Amino acid sequence: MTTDHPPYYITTPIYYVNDRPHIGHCYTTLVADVAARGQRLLGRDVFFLTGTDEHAEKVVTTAKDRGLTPMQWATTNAERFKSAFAFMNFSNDDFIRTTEDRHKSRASAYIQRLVDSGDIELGDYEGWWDGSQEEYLTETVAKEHNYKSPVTGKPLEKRVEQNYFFRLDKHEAWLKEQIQSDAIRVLPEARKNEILGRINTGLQRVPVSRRIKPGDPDWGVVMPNDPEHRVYVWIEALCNYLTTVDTPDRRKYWHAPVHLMAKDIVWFHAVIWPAMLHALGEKPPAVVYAHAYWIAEGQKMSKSLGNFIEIDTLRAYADKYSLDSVRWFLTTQGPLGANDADFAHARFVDVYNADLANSVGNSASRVGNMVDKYFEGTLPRTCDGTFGFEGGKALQLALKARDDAGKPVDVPGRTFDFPTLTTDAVANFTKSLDTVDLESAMNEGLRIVRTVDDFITYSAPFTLAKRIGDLEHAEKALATILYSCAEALRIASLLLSPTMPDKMAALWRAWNCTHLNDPNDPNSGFVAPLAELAQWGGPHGFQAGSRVSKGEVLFMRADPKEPAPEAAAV
Ligand code: ME8
Repeated sequence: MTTDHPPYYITTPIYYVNDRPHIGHCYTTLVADVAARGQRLLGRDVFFLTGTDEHAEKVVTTAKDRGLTPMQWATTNAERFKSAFAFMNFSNDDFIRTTEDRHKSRASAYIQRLVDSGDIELGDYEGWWDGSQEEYLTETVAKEHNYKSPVTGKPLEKRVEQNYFFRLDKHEAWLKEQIQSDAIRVLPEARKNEILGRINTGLQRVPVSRRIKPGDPDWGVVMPNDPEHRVYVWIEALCNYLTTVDTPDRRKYWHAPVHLMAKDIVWFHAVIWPAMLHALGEKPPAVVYAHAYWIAEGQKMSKSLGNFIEIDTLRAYADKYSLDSVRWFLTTQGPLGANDADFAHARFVDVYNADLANSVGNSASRVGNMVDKYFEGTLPRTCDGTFGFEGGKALQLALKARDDAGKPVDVPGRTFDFPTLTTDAVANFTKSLDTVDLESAMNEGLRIVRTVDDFITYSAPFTLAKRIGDLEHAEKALATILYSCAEALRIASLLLSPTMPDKMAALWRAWNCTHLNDPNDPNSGFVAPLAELAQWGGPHGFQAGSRVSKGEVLFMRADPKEPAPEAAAV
């Protein structure tokens, strides 16, 4: 199922294969996954790309130390990323490895085009080479860091060489205008200001090649016009976003690309890459989203501290609390904004209990249990959302039953208008997805769930149930209330599904909503766009006679006193 919305293309950085996958890599890819699933739910034709960046010099040296060829070592690690991402249930449409021919040949063709257009030219370069990061630093930056790598602290190396340069300077005015006007939307806002500030200090041409030395391994992409030079790995790596979709059937995705990354590499994505695209006559990205960092239990993660949250730790959390709860925690508590976020066990348990065990899970089980108990698992009637709410007969009856039982409830007089609530939630969800504001998007689903909880507390259907037989219309009123709860939760479950696809699928099985989602459709899976699926009592909604069973407990309450799950020793 697709709609006439333009196709949606979202990418993650391609990760260095010298590292094992950790929370940071999983996080950015999760953000892309949730955004991609969200856009598919809206009915868009989505292409979601992730992959590995394999031509770094480090790969060659590490492989040598291990007695492997660079390709063997790259493959071992690319497989680790693939299996970590499969474990995280990511729905990427492709996984690009920069060592693949399809990437190398097209990247090389783009470089040739840039040489032909005069955007890449030969010149002398003298600079400080940060071998640990595979990049040149300017004199200012090098001096500022005492001629040591700002990232690893390793000494910088002075290099003078004939290099090819990309004329970034030619694109300065264009870039400034694009970013200022949000034609290229750099998010969050703090990053946009930083980038504009840096552009305002003036752009210089950037080196894009290295001279090949005798004995250098054949690793990377050679300058197409000059076999004595190799294309600098960053420049070649950036090309992956285009090389992967530069085929007749995928070209349509290069429409308004969304690039995700952390703030460390925003300059490459918000400045260098758009300028390269401009020079190539290709559309620039529509969104460059640079989130902040995860830290671990209050501390920056680093190799020296050995405190990286590795994929195995995430697996241990998933074993204990479910994968979807890990996805929920990372999505809603992650560093999407300008501030870093802390992965701490105590926080995880708090969020798990508050959002999932006590809200989503509890609400679904209360409603499922009541429908099972009072109506043998069948919703007897529908509710148009006006009958049954404040001033409506059902609610009046419910309140009467509650008061008769002498159990005043501590919820002030409220209006419950679920059709309006759910329509607004769908609209806000859709808007939030546009700016990759996933925390807000997910909170729309949670807002519906919490309102259902309030409504149950307020209308006390369990008390009304006791009056069936002695209070006129009590049964009808109860049916109306439960229908409203079930229908509202069904709509909430759609909004929560990009983050928690397995758990929501379990709920849909229990509530016989599997018709919403066709698992055989490789792109969307949904039978209609969200706007239709979420119509209150619409063709995809609950009807009189719909079967709703109790189902499994979605999220068991967690005990905060239990120790943090730990990865099994390797
Ligand atoms: O930079 N918190 O690859 P890389 C959140 N190959 N995200 C984090 C993180 C943290 N603590 N640590 C890493 C490269 N990340 C290049 C990219 S793209 C053409 C080439 C994530 O393996 C985040 O997405 O160092 C960051 O941008 C990326 O990993 C860096 O991955």
